[in-house]
Amino acid sequence: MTPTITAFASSPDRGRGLARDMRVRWALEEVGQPYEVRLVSFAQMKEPAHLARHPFGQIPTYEDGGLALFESGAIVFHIAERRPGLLPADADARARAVAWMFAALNTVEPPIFERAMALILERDKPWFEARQPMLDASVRRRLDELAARLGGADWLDGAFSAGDLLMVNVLMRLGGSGLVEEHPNLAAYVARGQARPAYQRAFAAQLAVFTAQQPAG
Ligand code: GTB
Repeated sequence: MTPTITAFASSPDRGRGLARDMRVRWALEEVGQPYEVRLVSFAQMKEPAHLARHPFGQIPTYEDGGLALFESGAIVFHIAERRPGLLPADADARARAVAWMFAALNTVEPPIFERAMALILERDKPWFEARQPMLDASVRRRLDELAARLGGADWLDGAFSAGDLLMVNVLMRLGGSGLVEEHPNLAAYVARGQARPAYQRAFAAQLAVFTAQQPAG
């Protein structure tokens, strides 16, 4: 069966690939799995039909036959387990790749997400100016550590894996901040991920949703 994922009918990121369907699309493209997309509005995400797929009324979701999944990390893991291309065959190397998946979502994404949320929701708050350097410092700490571990390697642990896919996707949220560029090896790492044909196809597919909504002319 062809799996179906959900994505924003109208993404607030205006096609920049920052919503979490991007990592799922990218994973599907990496393993060569065709997929369909059901676009949902913010209202539809909170209706019973979507809540049955996603208890928190969010995107992305993934449906394949009788299986319905939510949580982008779990979906990427499922895709990576089903088809070759995103997890090494060697059991130890596979366990390390999974550790990098968790690191991306559990250790690196939280300070990046918190910083992004403050920029969106707290700009007019009296504490914004004082808090921003602290949020930047939390992000910098993780980037320093990540850059030190990556060193001169192309990927985090041997061949490109689902760990790299999620890490690059998480770092994309810092686009325009200049923080990733403080580490040339991290900037090159993100660029390397984004240059992958599978990334390009996934990015084009999510951008097409935004483009299709724009008035002609
Ligand atoms: N932990 C879940 C996962 O990884 O799947 C989090 C899912 C999630 O946050 N989904 C968001 C959502 O559905 C979309 S991706 N939000 C609607 C709601 O909660 O009602 C988060 C996101 C949204 C917008 C931007 N942006 O505009 O740049 C970037 C990322």
